[in-house]
Amino acid sequence: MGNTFLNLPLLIIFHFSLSTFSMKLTTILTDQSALLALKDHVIHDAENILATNWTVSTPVCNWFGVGCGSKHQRVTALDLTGLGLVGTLPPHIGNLSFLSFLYLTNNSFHGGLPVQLSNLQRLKYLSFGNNSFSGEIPSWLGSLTELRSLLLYRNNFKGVIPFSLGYLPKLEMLSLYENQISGSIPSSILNISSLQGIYLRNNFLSGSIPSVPRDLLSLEVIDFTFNNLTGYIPEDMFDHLPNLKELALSYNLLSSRIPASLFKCKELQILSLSFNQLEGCLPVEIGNLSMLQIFYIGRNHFEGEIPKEIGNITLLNVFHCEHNNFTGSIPPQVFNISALTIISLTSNFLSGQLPSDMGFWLPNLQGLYLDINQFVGPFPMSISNASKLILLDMSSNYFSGPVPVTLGNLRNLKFLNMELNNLTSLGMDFLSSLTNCKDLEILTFDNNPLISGELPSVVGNLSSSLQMFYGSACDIWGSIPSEISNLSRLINIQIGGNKFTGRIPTTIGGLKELQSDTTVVMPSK
Ligand SMILES: *[C@@H]1O[C@H](CO)[C@@H](O)[C@H](O)[C@H]1NC(C)=O
Ligand SMILES: *[C@@H]1O[C@H](CO)[C@@H](O)[C@H](O)[C@H]1NC(C)=O
Ligand SMILES: *[C@@H]1O[C@H](CO)[C@@H](O)[C@H](O)[C@H]1NC(C)=O
Ligand SMILES: *[C@@H]1O[C@H](CO)[C@@H](O)[C@H](O)[C@H]1NC(C)=O
Ligand SMILES: *[C@@H]1O[C@H](CO)[C@@H](O)[C@H](O)[C@H]1NC(C)=O
Ligand SMILES: *[C@@H]1O[C@H](CO)[C@@H](O)[C@H](O)[C@H]1NC(C)=O
Ligand SMILES: *[C@@H]1O[C@H](CO)[C@@H](O)[C@H](O)[C@H]1NC(C)=O
Ligand SMILES: *[C@@H]1O[C@H](CO)[C@@H](O)[C@H](O)[C@H]1NC(C)=O
Ligand SMILES: *[C@@H]1O[C@H](CO)[C@@H](O)[C@H](O)[C@H]1NC(C)=O
Ligand SMILES: *[C@@H]1O[C@H](CO)[C@@H](O)[C@H](O)[C@H]1NC(C)=O
Ligand SMILES: *[C@@H]1O[C@H](CO)[C@@H](O)[C@H](O)[C@H]1NC(C)=O
Ligand SMILES: *[C@H]1O[C@@H](CO)[C@H](O)[C@@H](O)[C@@H]1NC(C)=O
Repeated sequence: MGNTFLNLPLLIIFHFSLSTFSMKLTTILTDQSALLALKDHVIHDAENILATNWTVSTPVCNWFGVGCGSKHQRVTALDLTGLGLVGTLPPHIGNLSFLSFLYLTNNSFHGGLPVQLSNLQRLKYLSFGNNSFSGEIPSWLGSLTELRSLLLYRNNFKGVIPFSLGYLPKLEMLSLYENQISGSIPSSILNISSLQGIYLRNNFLSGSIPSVPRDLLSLEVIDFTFNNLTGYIPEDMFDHLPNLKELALSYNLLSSRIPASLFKCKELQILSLSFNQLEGCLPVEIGNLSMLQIFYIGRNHFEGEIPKEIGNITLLNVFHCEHNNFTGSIPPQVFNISALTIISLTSNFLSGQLPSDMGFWLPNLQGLYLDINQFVGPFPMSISNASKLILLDMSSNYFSGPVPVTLGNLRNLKFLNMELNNLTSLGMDFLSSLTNCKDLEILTFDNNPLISGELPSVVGNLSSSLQMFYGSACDIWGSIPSEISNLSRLINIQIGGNKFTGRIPTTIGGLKELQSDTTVVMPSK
């Protein structure tokens, strides 16, 4: 009797652990059968991983890509990224009830998302990015309230962004880019206080950008590039985004001007607004964006002067404001931003002279586009101090004075366009300087009526990579030197409208046989 009494608690403990053991057994078996169902639905297993590794003779928790919780030994993570898997998702995946991490990125899964996935209430990280999933983005995703990351980019999802995604209170990353999503951006999305990045580029979104009703202190990236968004950028949008680092709205149909609140985003590093219909002036407050590195505002309707405060952005690396209506001269402060690699001012109404010291403090500059403006005066020799320059386009302006004979110091130069100006060069001495540019591929100086002299024989010492040589409508005379045939890669030469005499060399460079894409404009006698 004493024995029976003593053994009772033991019995209870034994009974209890037996029942938890059997519960554990069935549930890990549930996980196993869910994964085997997934294996069954994979019709192509490029690396044979599932075929060889996911076998019932080894415990599920040792299977490739499977992670289990150490306490309860249930499947908590499934990562099959980049295995070349082709197939569909079976509803059984919804039985992996402890799953918190599900990554199927970089495979070729297709079909829709089974509704049973809504049972995965512990899911925190979900990526189906870069597959071929189709159908609508299901609204039940809004019930997975533990989600931190929802990555559905690069698939074939259609339809609208469900409003319910705004009910994900812990969401940090929402990435739906490169799908075929239409409709407008639901107002609920920019209301998730934990949001860090929202990536919707390359879809068919329309309507206007919703307002931001509260502070989103974590939001760093907004990328809505390449959609059909219309209307104004909400005036107070940036009152609530003090930590924004990247704003990408290029290639939409946005109108109006840049809201003043944007200049409160002191952390902004990338600002991309090109290819819209924005108008107005660029305010002096642009200088407040002291962290800005990449700045695209090309192809809008901006007007007025480029403010000198831009010189305060000392980290600025890429500055594109082509195809606008900017007027006035370039503030000299621009040429003091030594981080700059690209300055593109093509096709504006900029005027005035360039500062003579413009090239002294641009050690990183690779591309300078000043073409199709109204610049006057000489082209500064100091440009040759910008020694990393690869592309220089000064065409279609009113530059006068000598072609800088120091251009040959730009050893990396590949593209030099000086056409349609009023540059001078007696004796064409700039050509001998340019023989130092061993990578030069394109050289155009046509339509400069004051470039005069005989075409020197050093023309044959120009870069062996030279493909285009345009020198028409200048004031060149004499005979065409036979050395021109050294230019063996030349596919396009235009030297008409000069005063050449004598015979045309029988071969010019690579023009031994004329290709259909070859243009030769020779002097007419
Ligand atoms: C399955 O893959 C895992 C992880 O790479 C490995 O540790 C295990 O040995 C493999 N098992 C079998 C049976 O191949
Ligand atoms: C997917 O593949 C691309 C290209 O190989 C790679 O750059 C990327 O890191 C992969 N994504 C993931 C999540 O591994
Ligand atoms: C997408 O995944 C495929 C493998 O399925 C990979 O080859 C490709 O590089 C990936 N693309 C990107 C942009 O990550
Ligand atoms: C934003 O969130 C607040 C609080 O969660 C809620 O009351 C409000 O309705 C939400 N607004 C939108 C547009 O979803
Ligand atoms: C924008 O709308 C036009 C006209 O409806 C359409 O042709 C174009 O494909 C759309 N572009 C995007 C990126 O949605
Ligand atoms: C821009 O900076 C100036 C000087 O630091 C400051 O007075 C001004 O309030 C700032 N403007 C904005 C919009 O943050
Ligand atoms: C630009 O910097 C100068 C000093 O270099 C400073 O006086 C001025 O307030 C700054 N302007 C802006 C708009 O930040
Ligand atoms: C520049 O202004 C003119 C005259 O207002 C206008 O016709 C033209 O479309 C504008 N160009 C750009 C690129 O905004
Ligand atoms: C550019 O920097 C140089 C050297 O620091 C300085 O002498 C010059 O005044 C600066 N120019 C402008 C316009 O700020
Ligand atoms: C510009 O280049 C010339 C010739 O290479 C050199 O003598 C001069 O010191 C350079 N000037 C500056 C400001 O770097
Ligand atoms: C070119 O220079 C000549 C002589 O100085 C001047 O008459 C002519 O107007 C100039 N043309 C242009 C387009 O600047
Ligand atoms: C869970 O998944 C469903 C499909 O959604 C199956 O029908 C069930 O049999 C499965 N349950 C278990 C215990 O494996």
